Amino acid sequence: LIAISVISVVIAACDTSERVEADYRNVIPLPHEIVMVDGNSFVVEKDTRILYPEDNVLLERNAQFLAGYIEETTGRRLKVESGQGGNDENVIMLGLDASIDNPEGYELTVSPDRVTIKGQAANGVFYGLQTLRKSVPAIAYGLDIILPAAVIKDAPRFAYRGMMLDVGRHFFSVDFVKRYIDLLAMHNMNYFHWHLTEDQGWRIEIKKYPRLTEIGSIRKETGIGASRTEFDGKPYGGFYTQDEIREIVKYAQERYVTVIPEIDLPGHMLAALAAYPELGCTGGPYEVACHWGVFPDVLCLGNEKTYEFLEGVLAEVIELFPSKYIHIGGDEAPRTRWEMCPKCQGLAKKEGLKTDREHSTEDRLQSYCMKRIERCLNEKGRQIIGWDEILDGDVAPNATVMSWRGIRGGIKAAKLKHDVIMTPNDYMYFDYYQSDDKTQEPLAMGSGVTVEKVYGFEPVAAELENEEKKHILGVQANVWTEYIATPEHVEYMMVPRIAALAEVQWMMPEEKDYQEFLKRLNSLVGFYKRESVNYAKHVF
Ligand code: TNX
Repeated sequence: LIAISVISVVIAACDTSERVEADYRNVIPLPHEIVMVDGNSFVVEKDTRILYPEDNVLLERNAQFLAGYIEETTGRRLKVESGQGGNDENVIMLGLDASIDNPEGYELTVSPDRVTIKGQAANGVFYGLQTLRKSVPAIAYGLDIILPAAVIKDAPRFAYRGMMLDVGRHFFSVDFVKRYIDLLAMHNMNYFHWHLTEDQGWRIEIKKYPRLTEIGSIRKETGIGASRTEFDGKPYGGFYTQDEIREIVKYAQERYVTVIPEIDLPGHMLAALAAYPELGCTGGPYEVACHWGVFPDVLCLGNEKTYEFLEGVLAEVIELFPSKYIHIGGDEAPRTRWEMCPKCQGLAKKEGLKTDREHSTEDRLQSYCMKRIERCLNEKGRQIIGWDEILDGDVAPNATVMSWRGIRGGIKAAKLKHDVIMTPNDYMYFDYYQSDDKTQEPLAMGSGVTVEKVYGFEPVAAELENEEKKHILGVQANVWTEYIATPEHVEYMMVPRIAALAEVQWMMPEEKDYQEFLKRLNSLVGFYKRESVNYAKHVF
């Protein structure tokens, strides 16, 4: 198979048998500006060296990444050295350039003697490397690479470019989480939102509350819904130790991906309640859920122990995750238990939580909880993100809102001067079917999120004023995993929709073109194949 691919690459390059030529217009996301320069090309051959500025550990690591990419493609490991290059020829030089104005921007200059990749910061350089690697066919074993002379200037449209993985409904190994992060990095994304807690499983070790993982990470044949078809009757579980989490955070950081942990509260907490029943309004007993949906049992907001618990959990979370943002959920929390709970009603009274025609006492209670947690995290220098339900009631003053029930919540939040991440279910839910013919696809959640639909999403609503538009930080897609139990299935749901998303996140709307995107996608498919990514083949 490899031999066949090599032959086809050589034929495609239409060149002598030892060379393959890069095409910068084949890259997803397409760089903002590509100016081809007349004259000779640069040739990456076995003696080409990669240089980074002395004592710059980030650029040294980037240089090693580049050497790795070239090795994956050609089978040749180039020398990586520190130094300025002087008048040296045949070098690829990484460097910084403060005159590049976007913090993630880069310039890639190819001349016959040398290639330079400069960023305002190391992450910009990293995106320059991604462009370079994606401009070359994925497989070119033993071949020289011709880089046509050019000047490329590029920077992302949005500062927030993310994807979420739900490890609560199904658990995924450390190795797969790393592979997921690799896919994000390859598509120029910089945030990995890690949904770590659910009704169906608590997946993060918390030293202060060991039962969260001892009990809460496993669903058993006695759990709620265990008799239903979703559950095959075998105990199911898994969690990440704090060491594993640190390893993943570091792995992501090296690839300029920030990991945002989500502790989903006060709803979606059955696994935690199973472990610590005193945190629920009825006192339990509770069991980890074995089917999907929204459950009436949620954290008791009238109980001081709940806040003590959350602060204890979050204290460990912020030790593990350097991210400025901590996601605290806020979605799908039914109010029924709070309505019946004397302690909740007592707290509402004591705090003077006012009701009006649109908002119940229980809505106010949820806002009270969110605000209290926000204050606690703000004091520690962190910011909260919440799902758009946090707008029902009164929104915590500094919260960033993830708009998932369409874009309305995001628009409302931006008008209230809150930062927004757009992740509307009808465009950005990668757990939904990706073609219109459901018979051709495995069971999925909602319908109609085709590659083309993802590609066509415009995150900045025209009705917003310019000042409000600035609050749209970016876009994210979510992989909820109720019906996704294996890494191969995650990849099937994720790829190639991730490629369409990458262009939404990176490019200006007027630069996008779906037909051109499809042509570029052919080239990226070479990488998916090489890395054995189980991409969906019949959907584009
Ligand atoms: C809604 S989006 C949910 C998730 C489900 C998803 C299924 C959100 C904040 N809540 O709990 O997994 O729909 O598509």
